[in-house]
Amino acid sequence: MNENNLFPASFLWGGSIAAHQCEGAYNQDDKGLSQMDLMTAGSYESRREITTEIQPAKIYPSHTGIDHYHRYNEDIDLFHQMGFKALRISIDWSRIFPNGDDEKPNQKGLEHYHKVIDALIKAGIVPIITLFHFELPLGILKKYGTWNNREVVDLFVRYADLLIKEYKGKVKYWVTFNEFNRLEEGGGYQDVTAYMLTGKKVSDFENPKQDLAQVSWHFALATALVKKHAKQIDPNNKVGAVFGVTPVYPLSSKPEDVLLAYQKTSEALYLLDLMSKGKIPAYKQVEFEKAGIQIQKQDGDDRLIQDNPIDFVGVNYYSSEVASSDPQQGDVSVFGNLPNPCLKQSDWGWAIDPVGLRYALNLVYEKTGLPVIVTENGLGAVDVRDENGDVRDDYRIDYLAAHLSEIKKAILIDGVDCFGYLMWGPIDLVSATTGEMKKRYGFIYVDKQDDGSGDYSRHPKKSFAWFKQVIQTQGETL
Ligand code: BGP
Repeated sequence: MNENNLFPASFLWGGSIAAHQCEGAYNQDDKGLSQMDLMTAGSYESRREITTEIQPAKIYPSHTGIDHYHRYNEDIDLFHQMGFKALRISIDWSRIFPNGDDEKPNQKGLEHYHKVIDALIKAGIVPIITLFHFELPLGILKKYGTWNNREVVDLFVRYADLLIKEYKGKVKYWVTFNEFNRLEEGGGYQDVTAYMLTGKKVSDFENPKQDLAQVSWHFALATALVKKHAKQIDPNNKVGAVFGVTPVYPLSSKPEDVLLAYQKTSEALYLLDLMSKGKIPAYKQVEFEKAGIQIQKQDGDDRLIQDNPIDFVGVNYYSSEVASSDPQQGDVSVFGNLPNPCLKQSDWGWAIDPVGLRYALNLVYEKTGLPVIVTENGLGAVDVRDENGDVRDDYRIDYLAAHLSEIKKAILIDGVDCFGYLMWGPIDLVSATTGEMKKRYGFIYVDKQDDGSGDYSRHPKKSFAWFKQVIQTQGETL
């Protein structure tokens, strides 16, 4: 441990948000529809519905979000008050190219993000831009299908190039895709994940295994192309990708359980191997061969990916899972069916495991040797305002303090090059998996309820002052 036990002075403290979960204004300033605009509100008990068109009787949380589109100045000011050094936002593709393939970009969309980025820079907050956080223009889906069609890669790269040129000198950190590595995972949320990433449910694909593997390949290819172009546009640019990292533990010390847990952890990260080392790992190639999966490639694709590895790895970490080789125990799935007897769970059934974050950071750093940034981590909880309107979210403070303390160990004891912590979502926003407002993450309470009531006013919670102090003291007390 270093002498003063502090996080590095250059550490990027901040938060992450995504356009479809916070902006609202779904049909303003010539925005086109994205697939998320057709996803209704759901809950822990009932899944979000996907409709083919907007049905007036249903609630679509992306349509109003938390009205960040109009209130970004107020929100950025609150982040600034906390001392944020960075904010990861996503740009909504359907604001820039309303149909995805329009001849000219929508100037109003470009202008909006200029204003947001300028406000961040003015507040001393480094903008980190995600190019695709589940916002896929519906026009693309209708005309081209989805990411297994290579033309969609070309459209994405055209959109990315435009943004990287447009915001040159203002934005240095670019993330191509958010949690795209979860696409091929099984489990109860697979359709939700597939829809968020591709606009289609798994069963909508003709040949799901083949098509999803092709989509994944195209995510890697698109990232390599964006990296190549970004460096040509400005050598200072850094291009990364954000992975959902969920360590899988063996339920027992039985070697079969240990092996299975290792395999489950690794296979969810095969794209990380590809995008950092330029090669699909051997076990995955064997799996593809056995399943008759043949990735369609063009000449030079392999080379392109090898020559253009990502510059940094974003890690979204919420939970660990458990695997057992005993079929009686069931199988592991996203955020697990199998409870870990050593861990408590959140109200939404996600195991709370701070040590797992240290494990995840070590795993990713050892695999790639690349700088790592925690791009998401947080606790979704039911927050209740007291008679004064305050939220005393000590449970959130405990959760974040425990996770930050493990990051500190990863940096100061394990030597992991972790350059930032972006808490999800620093202001309450719509939950991606359930579409609820009730599942709140923020340091800032937003008065919007699932039934549509509320005036959208913002109120710092107890954790707001706590995080401010953590940043001020460079995490000394953690
Ligand atoms: C991640 C997504 C985010 C965010 C987060 C929390 O996978 O990148 O968009 O939503 O999960 O999930 P939820 O909102 O469902 O609680």
